[in-house]
Amino acid sequence: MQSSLSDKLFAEAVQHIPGGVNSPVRAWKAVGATPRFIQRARGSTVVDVDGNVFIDYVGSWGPMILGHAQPQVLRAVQQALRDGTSFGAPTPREVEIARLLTAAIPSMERVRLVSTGTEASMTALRLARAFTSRQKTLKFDGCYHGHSDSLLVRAGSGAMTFGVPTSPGVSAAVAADTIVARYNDTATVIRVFREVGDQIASVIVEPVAGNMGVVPPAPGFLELLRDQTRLHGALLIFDEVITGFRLRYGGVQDMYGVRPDLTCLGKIVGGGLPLAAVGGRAEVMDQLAPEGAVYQAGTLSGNPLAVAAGLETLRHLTKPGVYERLEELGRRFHDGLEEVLRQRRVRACINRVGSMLTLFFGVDAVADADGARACDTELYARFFRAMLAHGIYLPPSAFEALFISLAHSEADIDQTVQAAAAALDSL
Ligand code: KE4
Repeated sequence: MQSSLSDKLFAEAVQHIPGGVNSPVRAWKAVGATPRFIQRARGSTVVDVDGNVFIDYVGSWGPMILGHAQPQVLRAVQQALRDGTSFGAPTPREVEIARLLTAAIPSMERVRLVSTGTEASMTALRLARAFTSRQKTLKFDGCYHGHSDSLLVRAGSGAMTFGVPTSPGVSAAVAADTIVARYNDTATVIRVFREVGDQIASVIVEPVAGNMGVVPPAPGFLELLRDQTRLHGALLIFDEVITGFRLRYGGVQDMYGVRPDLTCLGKIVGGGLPLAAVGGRAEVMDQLAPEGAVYQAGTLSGNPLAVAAGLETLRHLTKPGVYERLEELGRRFHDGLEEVLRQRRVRACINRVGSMLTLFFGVDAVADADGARACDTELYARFFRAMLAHGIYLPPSAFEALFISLAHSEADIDQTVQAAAAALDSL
């Protein structure tokens, strides 16, 4: 078969870029295919360099909740562009988005803009250690908070679930300060706090997990984290880089009635440009330099173009009916796919919250990372490739969330469900 331009570009890319990509998941290793190089995108579709059009459910991994190249977002960036690209100085828009974020998420009394979710979560951990004068962090297996050393840690074999590095280059000393428990495992959380609670600076959690595939919190799980952290003097950090403004305007924290001490935001708040944020209780946040002694900085933090894109995106999300529409599309997708699976007696489960969902093959339920890892990733890879052949671009990993945007139509969803039926029949 004649190699495509994507194939040619990938062959060259690997000569200059490790793995040919600037973020690992884009290499499509988990689905055994050569990545498509994207030329442009608009609304619910992306077009690759060979002119193939796909209905897109990656959505740049979450930011594109309005759909790609949304006209008002583009116009906002173009207008900002006329005034320059970066000043390394405060700008009016940063005040505007700070006001908007602290109004949208009541637990965020103060907010600091950064460029990536990694920086946001790294800063949150540092703030918690400084505020509590403690060293340890409790995180959950299957949750991803970016690639800072303290968070590239998985559960060790030890009964205490002390962390071991997930990546070479992370020192054992750093990993030792991270404890890893099973998501939704309240008994382990209580045991960890009973045994080392006076050493724990913070608990960091995705309040609705997206990085093991979508896994919602079990009833009472988030409340337990809030109770245990308060009881033992640790801070609760919600990593809402995915869920912030995805599931409702603001954070999911009021959806579950749990108020964290710190929140990390990213993705949607930048409208597709590099913008993220960490915010929370004033007495914790005001430790940040230059107000306090906790150092954190960034050349492009609060970048004018990124803030312009974020502001315009968030403005659209205040319109009435936005989240009802996303739920309606998510429900249509969920019901349609479920019927296709049922008709074919395919063993699978769909975890969905609003407009983010994951299809797990070969299992009946997934409530934590072990459950996710038990799914049939080989079948997912074959399904991914078959869906691609039918013009549907799914996340190239069984352990990611699929995102529906406001630009997706009922016709898109119905076409996707029909493609799923054809794809499964072809396997
Ligand atoms: P970034 O540093 O990639 O901006 O954000 C890290 C991060 C933090 N917290 C959560 C909950 C996240 O999901 C992420 C990044 N998500 C991944 C995919 N699920 C981004 C895609 C990629 O790594 O290429």
